[in-house]
Amino acid sequence: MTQGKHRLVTIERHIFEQQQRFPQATGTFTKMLQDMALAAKIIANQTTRAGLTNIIGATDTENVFGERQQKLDLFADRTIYEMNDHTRRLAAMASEEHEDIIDIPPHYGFGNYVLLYDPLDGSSNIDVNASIGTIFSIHRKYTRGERGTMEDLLQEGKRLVAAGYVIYGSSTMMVYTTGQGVHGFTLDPGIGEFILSHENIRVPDQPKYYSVNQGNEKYWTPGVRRYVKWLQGIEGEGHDPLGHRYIGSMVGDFHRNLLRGGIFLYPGDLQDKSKPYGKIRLMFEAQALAFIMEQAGGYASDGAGDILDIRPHSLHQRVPLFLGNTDLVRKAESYIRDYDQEWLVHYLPYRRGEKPEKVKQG
Ligand code: FBP
Repeated sequence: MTQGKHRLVTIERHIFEQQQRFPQATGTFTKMLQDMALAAKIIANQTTRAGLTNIIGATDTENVFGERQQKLDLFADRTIYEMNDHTRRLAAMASEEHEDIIDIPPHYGFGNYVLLYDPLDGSSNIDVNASIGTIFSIHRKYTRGERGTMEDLLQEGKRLVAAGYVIYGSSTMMVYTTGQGVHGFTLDPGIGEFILSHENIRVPDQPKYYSVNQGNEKYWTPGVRRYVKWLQGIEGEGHDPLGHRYIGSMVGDFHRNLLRGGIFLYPGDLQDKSKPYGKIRLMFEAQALAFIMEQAGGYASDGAGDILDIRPHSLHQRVPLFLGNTDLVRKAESYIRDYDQEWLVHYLPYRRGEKPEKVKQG
């Protein structure tokens, strides 16, 4: 059978072909990413019909941060858990919706990896039909014993073995990396399969957009304020302004900027000096997207340094985030170095784990 001009490459086939490069590969990896692809299909089936079924709107329950949980949040959380709890591929899991480690039921048996996931990012956008997403990352278990531990979860981003996200937008796409480039697959609802549509994604050298909640400008530190003026071509050498785009769903903003070039930023501020760390979660959001952006030729920082070098101190740790074209993120770091020493004085002890986050304060 000769190779046709247009090969239909499913996500299963692509991962399998990638694994062929590693003779010692056992296929476990392939299956773990297949598990996430199946979970994504089940969640996509609900998101695309969200307006018709009784799945939109809030439940009357709150998560550990006192945030009202959306029905779709819980559905997605449960779906990812159920696709992964019995496979003997994982030793533990952690979800943004749960305060603590999620154990694998011992009767299923344990594997050599741990999975971290944000079941539904941008959940405030569900009811208004804007893009939402799922974010996941996988670390190799390194502690002794069968059961995965908090140490296995709290590893630096540079030790990740895989990361990905699913965007539920005009089409459903799954984008992943195992450290061998970034690849995107579009779900063909007709056949229920993710098909390779974006191979070897590289962030374009010429950035087009910046994404930030401009409504928070009042609270920005002097360096961040000047930096955004620089992005707008007002401050500094007066280059052409970048376009401003902000969906309010990080996966949606990240995906656009990955394909078109640009930067997503959610800075920390001194509005409340005991919380200088912004909103984004290191373990469930920033690490995975930083790993993908780095694989696509970009960079991610918390303003003080590489997100992938941060040694995590708690599961729900938050980080300021600057994520996109390397030169744009490095510029942010230089503005913060030059104008935000007061903010760094408050943030660095937290980054080092000296001031653990009081979870219940939200
Ligand atoms: P959740 O983890 O609660 O979904 O919050 C993350 C998020 O929704 C991101 O997707 C998005 O970029 C950001 O919060 C929007 O926050 P804000 O409304 O403060 O701009």
